[in-house]
Amino acid sequence: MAHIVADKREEKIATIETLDARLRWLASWIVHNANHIRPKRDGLKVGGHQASCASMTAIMAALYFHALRPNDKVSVKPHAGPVLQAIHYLLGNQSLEQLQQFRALGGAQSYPSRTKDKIPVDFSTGSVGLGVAITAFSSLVQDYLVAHGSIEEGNAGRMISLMGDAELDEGNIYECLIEGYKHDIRNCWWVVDYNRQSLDSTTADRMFRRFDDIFETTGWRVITLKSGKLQRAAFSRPGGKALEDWIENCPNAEFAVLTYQGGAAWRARLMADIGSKPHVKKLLDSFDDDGLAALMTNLGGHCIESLMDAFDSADDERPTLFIAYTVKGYGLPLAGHKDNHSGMMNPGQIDQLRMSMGIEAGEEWEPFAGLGGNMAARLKNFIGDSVLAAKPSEPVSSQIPVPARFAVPSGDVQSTQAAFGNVLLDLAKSSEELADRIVTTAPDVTQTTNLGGFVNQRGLFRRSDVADIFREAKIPSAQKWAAHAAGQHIELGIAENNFFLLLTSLGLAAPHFGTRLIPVGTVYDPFIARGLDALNYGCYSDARFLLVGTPSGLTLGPEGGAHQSVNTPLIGMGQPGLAYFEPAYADEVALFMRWAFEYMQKPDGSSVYLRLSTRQVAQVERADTDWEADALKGGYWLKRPAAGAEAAIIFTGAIAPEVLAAYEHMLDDIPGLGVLNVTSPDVLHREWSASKAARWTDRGTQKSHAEDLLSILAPDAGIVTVIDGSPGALSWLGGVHGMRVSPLGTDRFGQTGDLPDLYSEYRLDSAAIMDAMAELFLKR
Ligand SMILES: Cc1ncc(C[n+]2csc(CCOP(=O)(O)OP(=O)(O)O)c2C)c(N)n1
Ligand SMILES: [Mg+2]
Repeated sequence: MAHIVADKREEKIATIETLDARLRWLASWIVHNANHIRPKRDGLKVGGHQASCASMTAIMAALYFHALRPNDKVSVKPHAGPVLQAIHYLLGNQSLEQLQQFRALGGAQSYPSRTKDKIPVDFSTGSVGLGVAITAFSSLVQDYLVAHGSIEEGNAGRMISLMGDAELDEGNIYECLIEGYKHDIRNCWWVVDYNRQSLDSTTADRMFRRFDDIFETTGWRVITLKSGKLQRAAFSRPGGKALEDWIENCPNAEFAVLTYQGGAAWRARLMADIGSKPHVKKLLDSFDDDGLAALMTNLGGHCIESLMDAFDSADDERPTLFIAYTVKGYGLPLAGHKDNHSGMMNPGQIDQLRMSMGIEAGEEWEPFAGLGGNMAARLKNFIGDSVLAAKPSEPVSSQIPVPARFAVPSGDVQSTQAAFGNVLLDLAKSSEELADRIVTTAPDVTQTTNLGGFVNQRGLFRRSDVADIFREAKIPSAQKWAAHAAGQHIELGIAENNFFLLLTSLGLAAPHFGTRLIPVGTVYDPFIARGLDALNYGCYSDARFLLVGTPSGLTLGPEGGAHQSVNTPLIGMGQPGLAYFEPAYADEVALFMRWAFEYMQKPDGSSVYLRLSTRQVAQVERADTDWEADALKGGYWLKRPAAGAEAAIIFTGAIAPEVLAAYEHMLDDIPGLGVLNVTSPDVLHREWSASKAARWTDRGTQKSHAEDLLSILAPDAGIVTVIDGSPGALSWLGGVHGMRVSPLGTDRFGQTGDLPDLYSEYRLDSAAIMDAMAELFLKR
């Protein structure tokens, strides 16, 4: 019986080894085809990473076809994208045309993309580091769903990152380790393709072993796969210990050079260094040059059996780092060369690789060419019977109903930030399903961004209870800070990358885990910049969340220069996958939040960003709700101009009182003066430019909301635009009908100060608005 099991395992290893070689070939060929065969029209290098792929084919073959469980999700190192494409090609999930169009318009993507690729992609990757850390946050989200009863404990999958070793240089990884430790994450694996090469060169030897310390400190198990089976066998032979010690002490760069040079160079060097030690010569002589090269590069990450054993050994929930030693460009003539990151085989070299695999010219794309009937059939069946082949596609989650209206927080004078907190608090107290699906998070700014009310109602999330010691000691505090499994707020330390990655993972709960969550994250507006790439990553992944940047602009006055956000309106306008609104009044906040919760759930919706303020603003009386539809389209007339009016003030956000004061002052001099409240420079601009672009499509030209709004003014009207942020967010409105425009806003770092001083200093007060208007008319 035992030998039958052993035989089966041997057969499995041999099959996965064959698959490994096939993936190395196909990945190389995909890149080769794009660069050397597909006609080129622009003289640009297409690119692709044959060496990075070859480094990882064994890891991917062993992971996907041995270790993978049905609910596991895998993030693949960006430069191994072609390997993932090849895997799905063999599975029948990817077409030949897509592979032939690798890196071309509409073809297989350079780097795995959830939104653009035709194959199933669990996590997008590309900006190194982010695709690694995201798995830790997705394991936290999975735990949240387990704790909230949406996933059965036994159905939890592992969130796995297949990462490059240079990704270990990205700071966001360590931020995430610290947060992960605090939240006691589990079911997370990171498998490092430890080829000790980055883009530029070989990596520093000094880090050797340091990674073990860092990861173990934060609760991870570290499993190192240094040698493959061949090496381990050689080490146990006479003279083997000397060889093992030599490899152990060989600097990365020297190992890489010898790998590139091959068997004869290995022999010469080893003989010079350890040839005089007992039995070493005999040991080395038992291998020919090719055999010696194969032995020396038989590292753990290329040995299917070692990989299978390592994966099998980690069968509990503990987060685990696998350091799999590899050779960049393994099995290719590029192996080991320090410049091989973007290096590519030339046509002669790829021919040689093809022939070494027994693949006939013209059969390069044949999935199982050159294998012989038995092996081809066995491999085909093996792949077809795999867990990966049986994986269902991502679930479609139903939409969570959103109440038809949110009550407007009461108060004649309010800030948008307080209104936001109150709308959430109302929801928290309600029995709406929406409220149960909301998950809030903040990087240590929960209280100062008005999330506190929601958290008091719904509690902090922790897998196991954490008592509120201050409350138990009866020390008064407005904030309840007890954590439990049913809590709905995930508190983070100050690390905005973590914040955006958690929002991304929460915002992917629907496609990943079949339960839609409504993530709401707050951050000081200026510190959006700190996590900007992670925000971009989340949007690119089509994760859906509500981002609240607050306080913003000069309204953070007393905090000083670096706390006052200047360019976030432009971020809001420029970021794809994120709709930016900046309300001025509490009823706008309620309107936009309601809209956001719906829009975040729409197949063609996106994430939403609200830029808010702590400035207390006198609320306006509304005669009706007619303003709402326009506000959702990006702007409405707060003071409707007379037809053919000569001027208007156009503003965004908390600067409203200065605008209205200037309006009152000027109304006598400029009859029919209007005030346009641009609630979303982003939506207004996007729709305007889309309507222009529509000229080139069969949709024809449709008048945009911006054109509509401004068409009431005289064609040669003058407009003053005002925003507490980059003036470019509104100045474009002058171009809509070719009107003269005078843009006010901030474009310098801030100063400490109170609002009157700062509005005067930065020329946002009503005097500045009137000056700007006067100038427009004097210059005529
Ligand atoms: C944030 C970011 N910076 C820079 C790059 C450019 N880049 C792509 S790959 C790479 C190095 C990759 O090295 P490693 O992770 O070790 O991968 P491998 O050696 O397996 O190719 C760099 C710097 C990037 N993709 N993302
Ligand atoms: Mg590397």
